[in-house]
Amino acid sequence: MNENNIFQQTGRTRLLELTDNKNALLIGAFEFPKDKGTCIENLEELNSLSDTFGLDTIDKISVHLRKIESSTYLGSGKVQEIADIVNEKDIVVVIFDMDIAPHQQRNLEKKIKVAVIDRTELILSVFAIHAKTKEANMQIKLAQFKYEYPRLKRMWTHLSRQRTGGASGGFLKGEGEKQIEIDRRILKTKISKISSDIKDIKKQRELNRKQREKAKIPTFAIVGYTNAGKSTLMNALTNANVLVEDKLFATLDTTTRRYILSNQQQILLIDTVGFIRKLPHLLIASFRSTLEEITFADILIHLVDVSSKAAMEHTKQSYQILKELNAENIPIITVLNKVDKLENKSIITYFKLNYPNVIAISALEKKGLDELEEKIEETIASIRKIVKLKIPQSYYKLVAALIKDSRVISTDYDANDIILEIEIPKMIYSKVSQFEI
Ligand SMILES: Nc1nc2c(ncn2[C@@H]2O[C@H](COP(=O)(O)OP(=O)(O)OP(=O)(O)O)[C@@H](O)[C@H]2O)c(=O)[nH]1
Ligand SMILES: [Mg+2]
Repeated sequence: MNENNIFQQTGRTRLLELTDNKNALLIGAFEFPKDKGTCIENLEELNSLSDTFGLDTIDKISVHLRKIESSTYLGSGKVQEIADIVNEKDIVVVIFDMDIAPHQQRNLEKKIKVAVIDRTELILSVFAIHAKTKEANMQIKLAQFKYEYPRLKRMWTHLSRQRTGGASGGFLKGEGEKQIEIDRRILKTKISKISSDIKDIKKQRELNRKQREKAKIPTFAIVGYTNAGKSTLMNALTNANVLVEDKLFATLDTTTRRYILSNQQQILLIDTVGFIRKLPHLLIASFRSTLEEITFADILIHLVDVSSKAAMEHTKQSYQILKELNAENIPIITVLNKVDKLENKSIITYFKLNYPNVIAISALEKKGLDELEEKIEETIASIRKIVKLKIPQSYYKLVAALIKDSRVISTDYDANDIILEIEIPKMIYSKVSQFEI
């Protein structure tokens, strides 16, 4: 079986690309009546994802679910109701906001008779269409293959139905089973090949990072929920020409640019992949080396689309993901973006009371950028310190270590002493304070 073939077999969303009808039905569920509002908001987000993927959302249903049915997730009455809507509105794909187990998907497809996908598969598909670089492509393929592996069986039954146009036709059982075994083997080989290719790229990335560390330039990572305006801010500050789109996950690669503050201090800015509620673990795992760039930053610029109704929730989600990446202890500047669209300014107070170093800007209209710059300078000053030291030459080991960890501004000699003007991380100040002049 050639490569294209297996893509068609496994990437069912690719089949959707081939049909003109893009009608989608979205399903959300809530357990307690008080959670209905959140469920509806989450469906809005699923709607944006489905738009970004190029589907037409025809209808959204929030189901009050008291108990998960192990075979079909939803109870049989609800499944029938969905099947009727699918028929009536000519739906080609039903998208669940919840994670659905492979066997549940299979059973639901049998009953509803169109493709059933979940939020994870939709996010994976959105990532797949936005991946531009070789690395992003490999990372997303790895996540997709791993997602598809336990679902191969479902894909076959689905495809055989597609081919024959009936629910029961298609492959003879034995033939299908054998084919699944072959496909599994092929997928397994692909997974291990891609994993090792990604490792090679990771090595290159580490090398780049080491070079950056050598340059001792404070590094700022712009992080935040997808669509918050991270790339817009990056462009506003550096003319980086990063793709900006009113779509989710426009950026899947990190872009690094040098930026010179008005006090002539150089910094590096990194644009990063956006976060989302329940960012699939497969994606976190595959994109770990990209996301890890965040953990190596000296300071995070956490961008929030404060004009969004879900700004508070998005911020909580972003912090959750930062925690998962072990980046929660890096100093944060909280930047509230899109204030040009903000009607009720009281939310700014909420952020000021609950989050560190809050400032409000409009990246699009380039407003508030001076204040952001000041905050950046302030934060650098809080983690680094310029000192003038007079160190006896016998302490050459200390001098070597200092030069390695700091930015040297000037070097001079006085008899047997070395005079260093140097910018050091504050953490090591106590080690050298005795030599300060
Ligand atoms: N009104 C307004 N819109 C903005 C502002 N900043 C960004 N946008 C818009 O928000 C949308 C998303 O902007 P991006 O810069 O692509 O957002 P991002 O955070 O990089 O998104 P991903 O890369 O997808 O995670 C675009 O349509 C921007 O034009 C702002 O200050 N005001
Ligand atoms: Mg972006």
